[in-house]
Amino acid sequence: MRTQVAIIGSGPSGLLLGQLLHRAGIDNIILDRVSKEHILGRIRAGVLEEGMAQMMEEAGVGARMKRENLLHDGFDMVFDDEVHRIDLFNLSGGKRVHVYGQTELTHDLMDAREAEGLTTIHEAQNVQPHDFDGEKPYVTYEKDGVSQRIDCDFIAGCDGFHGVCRKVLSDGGMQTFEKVYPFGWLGLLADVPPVHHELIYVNHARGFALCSQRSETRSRYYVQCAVSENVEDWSADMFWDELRRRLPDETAQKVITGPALEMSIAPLRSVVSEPMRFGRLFLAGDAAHIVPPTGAKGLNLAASDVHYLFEGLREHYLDRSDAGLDVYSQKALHRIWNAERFSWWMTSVMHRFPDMSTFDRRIQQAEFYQLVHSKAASTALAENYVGLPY
Ligand code: FAS
Ligand code: PHB
Repeated sequence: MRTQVAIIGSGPSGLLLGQLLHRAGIDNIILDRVSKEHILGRIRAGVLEEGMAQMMEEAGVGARMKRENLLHDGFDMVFDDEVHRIDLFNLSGGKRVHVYGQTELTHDLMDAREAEGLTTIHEAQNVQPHDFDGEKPYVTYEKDGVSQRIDCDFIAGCDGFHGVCRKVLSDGGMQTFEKVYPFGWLGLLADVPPVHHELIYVNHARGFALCSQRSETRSRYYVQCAVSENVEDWSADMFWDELRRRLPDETAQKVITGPALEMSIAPLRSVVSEPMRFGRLFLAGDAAHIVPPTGAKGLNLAASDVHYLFEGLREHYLDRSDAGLDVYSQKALHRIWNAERFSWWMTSVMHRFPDMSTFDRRIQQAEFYQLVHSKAASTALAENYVGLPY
């Protein structure tokens, strides 16, 4: 087989890139090691920046999102039961965020790809990128026990944090910067109305909690948990009790509980791998970076990576220029590090660290005081939360 761009990974990064390339007349094939159903079974991000929403429109797959998404102008932060609303819309000069689940976004991208008859090879085993430091890269894989090869001009490594591209590059000059947090997030998805019309981020003595949502009838909640926790040890009732312990009484009494559609524990880490280009292999999304979900940046960073990479590939094929590809890594990393800073900061302010001192706790309280009383501090938060410019 031959294609212009071989994309490894059928998550949001790979699918969005594939759709944009196709609409620009650039041929591409996507490979993933798991089934479509497996990918759609993952419950992940819920908050989209305006930039991601615009990318979905640009890719021609924004119709359902525009119909079904919830537009949020702000969110609440709770410290020691004191509630403070961050007025995103007015602090950011009129920007807001879109609440629309990653699962739905991935579904929309997959549906569009299938409707266009584009090639996605699921359950491809032992996918390997080859000769990307030369002019003729290719990808090999096994499907139904048969070895296959795809010759291409470029390879896009959109295969996430545990993907093969990171592994192949880890001893080839890639530099990785990492911070692991001493806690995780236990998440629960349920078909119950959200407790509030906007998100609520909580710093409580028992730990962080987040009240999020997917629609007016489906809610997503998280509580900070120890890294040693096993999701099998948690029932939905135990989760609801712990969540309500961490909310202000008035809010806790309004929580509508129900059976869990899904429960899972996500570890929290900050990771950046540099550079994001190795010859004709380009990394995008979680394959190159991970952020703690506190700032809702993970999926949104994948969008800006794809934006820069797509522009570079389009220039290569349509304008015969490699200027965009030559600055891809530098451009993407600039925005990535700013989002890493924001996600680290928001995680540091909102979580209870096992080893935190009384000094650390006072600093957290001072951070919250700044957000409540300084327009400059809350404006900086708002500008980062709605998304820095591409
Ligand atoms: P993905 O990991 O989504 O997709 C990579 C794809 O590559 C997968 O389908 C995988 O099967 C495939 N792949 C991997 N190795 C391969 C190989 N060797 N060969 C072929 N295919 C291979 N972000 C938020 O903003 N908010 C959140 O609340 C949030 N929660 C998260 C919870 C968890 C458990 C995780 C892991 C991430 C979470 N994220 C969250 C971040 C998440 O949304 C990512 O940013 C987003 O999935 C990035 O998309 P991709 O870069 O496409 O990577
Ligand atoms: C979610 O809805 O999954 C979500 C929302 C905001 C975050 C993290 C996760 O900061």
